[in-house]
Amino acid sequence: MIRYITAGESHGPELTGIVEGVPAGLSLTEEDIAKHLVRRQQGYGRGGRMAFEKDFATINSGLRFSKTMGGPISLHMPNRAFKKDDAGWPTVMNKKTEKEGIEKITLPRPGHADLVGAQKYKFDDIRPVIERSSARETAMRVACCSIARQFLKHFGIEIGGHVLRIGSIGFDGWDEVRKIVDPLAENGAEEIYKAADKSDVRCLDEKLSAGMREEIKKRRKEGSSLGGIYEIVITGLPVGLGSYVHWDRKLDGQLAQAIMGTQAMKGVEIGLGFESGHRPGHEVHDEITYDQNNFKRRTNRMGGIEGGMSTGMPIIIRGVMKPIPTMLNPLGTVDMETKKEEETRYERSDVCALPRAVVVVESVIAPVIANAFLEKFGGDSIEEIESNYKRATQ
Ligand code: EPS
Repeated sequence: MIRYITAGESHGPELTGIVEGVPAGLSLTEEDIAKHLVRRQQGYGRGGRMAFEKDFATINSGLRFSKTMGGPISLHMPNRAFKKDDAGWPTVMNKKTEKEGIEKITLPRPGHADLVGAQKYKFDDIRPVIERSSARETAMRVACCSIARQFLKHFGIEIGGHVLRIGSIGFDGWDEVRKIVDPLAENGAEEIYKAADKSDVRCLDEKLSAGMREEIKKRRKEGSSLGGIYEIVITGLPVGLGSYVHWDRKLDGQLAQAIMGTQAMKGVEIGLGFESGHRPGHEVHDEITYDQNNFKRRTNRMGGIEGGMSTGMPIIIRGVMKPIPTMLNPLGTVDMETKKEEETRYERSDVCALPRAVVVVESVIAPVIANAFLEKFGGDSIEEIESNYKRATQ
């Protein structure tokens, strides 16, 4: 089973990651990871920090001659902000000594981890909560999960996402999206992300992309922020990943946990999802057919999962991200020290992080699928897994 752990603060010296359980013999380079790190940094609506962060994860163990060795893989990514910002981070985030005069942050932002985090860990300064709950951590998550993604790619399983909606601008309903996305998915889900990456809001429709940019511009001017809705597709899956026999083995449940464990996510649906509550059964379930020695489905409204198991059709996941809680236009809050009502204070932030969050969600689901695959066809080396996979599927 692939496990990973990240460490690091947003304005500390570096983000660190360890990925354990990757089989031996997988081709891997730092560039395979960098490809997705670069994608995560791009997108309309970003704040000032991305102008100088150049995310690159250095691998310092677990790799020899561009192949994994079966041992833990450690990843290191410096935060350029640590040295480059003039905010004095080496002093503010000093691991040893507290200097006098370091400003305490005591105005929690509504919708952020600030207040509850400080209450829970008994901080009189929100700084430690901001540092670890920050979406900066997703840079290392993408790095770690890109290794699982590389493993899946080896077995023809691809992941690709795109933006459906930002604020008031976006696609409505299910069918119009399928007309655009399904033909791309036929050549593997990477076609979806490659097409979406051509738009700086990662939307597959040019007119909607322009509208989304305007929406972001408008909300930026107002001093507000935006979230939105995205869709991720996984192709090349065999039948039967996950299981119906026990709740924690259901693939849809595991995918939902990985997504809801990502900063700012507020909801997940599989296939038609919430829309299936509006339709009668015959407009929801996918009729079964048989063609060329294979069971198929006429439609894929279940989003590739029935009974918590992959059907062999593409998995289709949608999710919603809340608007960023850091806004130029203040909201009401209470000073944690004085207990007086105040207004929030603005710190440098993005206006809309959804286009890049799509890359994060594409990434976090990769270990879930990889582990379901390993559970069924697993082995210590790529060679052994290949032979198990062939035997089981031929
Ligand atoms: C973030 C605030 C901003 C974002 C950051 C997430 O950072 P800063 O406070 O330094 O301006 O840029 O995102 C990243 C650094 C990143 O790599 O995605 C936050 O508070 O969550």
